[in-house]
Amino acid sequence: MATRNGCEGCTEITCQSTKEVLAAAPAQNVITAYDRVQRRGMSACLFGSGGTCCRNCNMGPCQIIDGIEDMVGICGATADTVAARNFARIVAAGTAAHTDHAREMVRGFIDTAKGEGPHQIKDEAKLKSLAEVFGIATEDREINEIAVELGEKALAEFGKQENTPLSMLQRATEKRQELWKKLNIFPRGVDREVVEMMHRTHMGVDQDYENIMLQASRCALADGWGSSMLSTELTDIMFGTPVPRRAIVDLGVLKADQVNVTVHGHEPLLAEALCIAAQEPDMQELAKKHGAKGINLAGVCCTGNEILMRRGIPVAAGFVQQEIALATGAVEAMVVDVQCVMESLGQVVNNFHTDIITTNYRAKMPGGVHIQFDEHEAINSAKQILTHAIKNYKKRGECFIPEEKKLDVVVGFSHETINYTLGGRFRASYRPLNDNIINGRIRGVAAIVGCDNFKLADDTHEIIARHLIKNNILVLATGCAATSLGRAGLVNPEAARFCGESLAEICETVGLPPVLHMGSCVDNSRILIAATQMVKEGGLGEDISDLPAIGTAPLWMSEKAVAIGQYFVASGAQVVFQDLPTSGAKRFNKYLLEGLMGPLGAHWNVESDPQKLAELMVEKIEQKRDALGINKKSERVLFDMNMRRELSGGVPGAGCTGPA
Ligand code: NFS
Ligand code: SF4
Repeated sequence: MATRNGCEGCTEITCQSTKEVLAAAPAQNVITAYDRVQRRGMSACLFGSGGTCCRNCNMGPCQIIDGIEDMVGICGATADTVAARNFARIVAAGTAAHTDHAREMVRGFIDTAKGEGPHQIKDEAKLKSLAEVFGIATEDREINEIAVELGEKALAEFGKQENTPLSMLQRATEKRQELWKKLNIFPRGVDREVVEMMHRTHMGVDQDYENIMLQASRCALADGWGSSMLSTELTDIMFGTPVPRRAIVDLGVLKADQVNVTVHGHEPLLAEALCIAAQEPDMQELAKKHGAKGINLAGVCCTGNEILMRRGIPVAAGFVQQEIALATGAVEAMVVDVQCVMESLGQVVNNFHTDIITTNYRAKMPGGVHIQFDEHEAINSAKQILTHAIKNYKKRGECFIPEEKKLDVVVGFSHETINYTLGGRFRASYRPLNDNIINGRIRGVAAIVGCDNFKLADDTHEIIARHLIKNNILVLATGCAATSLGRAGLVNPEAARFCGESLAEICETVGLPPVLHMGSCVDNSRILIAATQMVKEGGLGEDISDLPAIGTAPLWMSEKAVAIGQYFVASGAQVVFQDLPTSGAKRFNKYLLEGLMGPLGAHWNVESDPQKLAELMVEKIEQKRDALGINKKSERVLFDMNMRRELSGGVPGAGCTGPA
């Protein structure tokens, strides 16, 4: 195996912990994606990056050059049709990933409602409010009875065949619902929209890019409002709606004297079971018998975000750091389920005693040890996995754990928490947020979401966030972007000092971080709800498309990020990415970047430079403020004592709790 020389030449890496691990002795024979990016160079295929390579039938593959008559597909397909089909298939794949995850959560919810398995119904208020959405009676009924009915109705949404809208979409603003009806893009059944998308992009079906994008919107809406939102809400009901708490995000959370188990992937059923099992006396004793002081669980990727939000379990690594966590040599097992798990992990562990434990029949890998997670025997399954990890502890060789950076984060901002935090404990509402936006002390709201990506510098999220908060824009973050902003020290109240004056004042008064961690990528649905609540609160227009708000997933990597982008656009929110695989098709690209404004009131934007991207976000927010007529010069309002009392009374996490 080729050796690497520390992280020399890895100019893209800015994370100190990552650099330290790569420079330390245990990592010397580890090849990471950073190396592979450099070795391969950046010359990606132009047809692939521009979206004009088609292999949808066996007359091709066809590589199409826009504007050259002979360079259409053998079937005559133009660059626009091919790029639109490819783009729509990305949306379908991303939707499939989210919805398959959501279905598992609904099934787990039904088990819980029936009293099977280790979990309980924790958030009864949310259960009842969701029951209402599904038209389920709640009065004089047992909680579990309501939950079973809710679970079964939720499960039926996936295979629904009637031409009626999915239930959760009633939560959108009336104006948006009317628009979806008018465009005939109300999603009907979650699975059906993915199937129809795949069908319509099959050879010889839909060859009109505008029409293809209607179904792409419908498919994405089935993801965001239809199933991701369902997953988030039911997960909250089972595991508790997040409240603010302090925690750590850093590779340095691994412990030299404990069995380190990193949990990587997406579905929180497994992670929750591991959290419960790791605390049980028999597991603790077993760890001690094998010479360790205990079991240290740490999260990776979105599973990490799920247990960070609800339990304050530390996150060791985001997407780009999954190999780095293993390169410490200090991990006994990396337990994985589905999505964003790199195949290279199986090779990285060849250097160490570490096992990759795959737990989901859908996702096995060369070099992995498979222990199927059985949700009906969740704790026993989790114990079997932990036992395997514990037995590895004595085999640990040389390891290097970077010093913990003590950069803590305050996480747990569900839409409910924002409501309480800003609205006051006795008067939970978005009114103060709206008022502060209207009076200009908060200019608007920006979401920084999605992945990180080895192709681009890992301080991109930080550059964008710093510019936004400096300009008094409140940032909402999810997914690996939130992890990266946590590492940058922006997800805690002390970061108020990096804000513009008026946002700083609000953050300091309320004890609020200027970057609010709202959870995993599935939890982007929380942002849809928060935005809708802002509209319903009044004063900021009639629809999400009126709000001074914008989203970005600058370092997107996964198809899921494109599905998310499309459901935001179809919900009326502007979205900006650093690139899109559509640049090889002029008309279609223009349609995404401008034309969608017509039907949807929002469109995609592309800007490769992080600083310019942030400036674009500010500009778009200011344009919305102009359109709302709230950019009038107004007197600066200072907080008087009453306002302070009102605000600080509402911070459940003012003196935030430590890890649970
Ligand atoms: Ni979202 Fe989360 Fe991370 Fe990207 Fe992957 S873990 S679901 S897809 S890489 S943010
Ligand atoms: Fe080529 Fe058309 Fe077949 Fe695509 S569908 S591979 S463009 S012939």
